Amino acid sequence: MAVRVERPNGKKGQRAIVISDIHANLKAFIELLKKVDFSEQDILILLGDIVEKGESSLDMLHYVMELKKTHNVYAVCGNCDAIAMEVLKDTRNEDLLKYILLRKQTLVGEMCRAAGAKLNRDTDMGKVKKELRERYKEELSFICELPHIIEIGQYVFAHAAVYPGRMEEMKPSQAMKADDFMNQGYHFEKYHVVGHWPTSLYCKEIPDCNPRIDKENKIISIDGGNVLKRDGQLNALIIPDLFENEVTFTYVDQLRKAKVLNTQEAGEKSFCIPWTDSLVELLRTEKDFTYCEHISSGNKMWIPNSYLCEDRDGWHTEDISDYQIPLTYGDIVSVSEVTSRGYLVKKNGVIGWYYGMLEFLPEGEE
Ligand SMILES: [Mn+2]
Repeated sequence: MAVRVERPNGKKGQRAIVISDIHANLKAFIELLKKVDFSEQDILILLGDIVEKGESSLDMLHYVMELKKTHNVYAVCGNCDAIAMEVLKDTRNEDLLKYILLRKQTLVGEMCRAAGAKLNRDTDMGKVKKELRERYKEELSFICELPHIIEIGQYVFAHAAVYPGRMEEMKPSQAMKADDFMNQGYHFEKYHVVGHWPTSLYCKEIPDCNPRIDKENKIISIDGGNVLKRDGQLNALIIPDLFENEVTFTYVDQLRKAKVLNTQEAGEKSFCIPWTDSLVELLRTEKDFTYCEHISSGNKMWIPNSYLCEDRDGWHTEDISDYQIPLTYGDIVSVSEVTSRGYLVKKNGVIGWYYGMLEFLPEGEE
């Protein structure tokens, strides 16, 4: 299958809102659309991975399909969305069954449950697929027809990657899946906007979930780690005019909000451990923390025990850093962790440790 490139007409001065990797988080998506005041005048571009991993894949998909009827909505296919296309094939039945049984929150799993199909290791997946094709014809063809790349005005959009000079020759899988795209040395004339790879993974010292904008090479990466990271966020890249190079952004997260009661300076040195290089050695445990040495860098830091997990090759940590975040009395922060050593908080997309006092805001207040 060749890559599908869609080139809708954009009007000069028309605003675009770009959101990636919603991962079935319908609540955050609705909240974010409200926050950016999304309207019929705008273009909404969904950068893929609309479904999978989060709570409500089927509701999420239906919401986007309905929104497309009344608004300018364009979406590209992400690697996670593409999983549903397996339902249309008569091959790899076992693989799909294994995938659904292993992962609790998947679109196809939700479809099976809604269709009353109870899955176990002996299920005849070929039969189930036939049922799903009937029942979810519209949904499946919606996903199947999604392009992999969208080009409008001064911008090119894809889930994970677009390679310079040979867009049309790319395989769909290349546009849908690529690790660490911003570090591959590419340079473009037009801005290329991608998701898929959480932007915090690009951070070495200070963890930052905001969109990452490389003005020189014209690459923007916008996945805030929503659903996948416990302190992640759903970003919206706001392009006030698709024919101009100016962009801004905002985000929502579903962490509890609190008011900071002490002023704290930024720490001097800090280090991020990403899940892509997460092997640590446990040195000593005190209460809810363990002092660890990061194997590949030799850096040492206290890591909450709840972040540590033992695998076949040793102990691993979830994304963590020892960054002490600068805060001022009265700042409103998102609180990710409450520990014996302090709070792990987020302000303006940046995550760090806060050792003062705070006051939680009542739910729904910001
Ligand atoms: Mn992805």
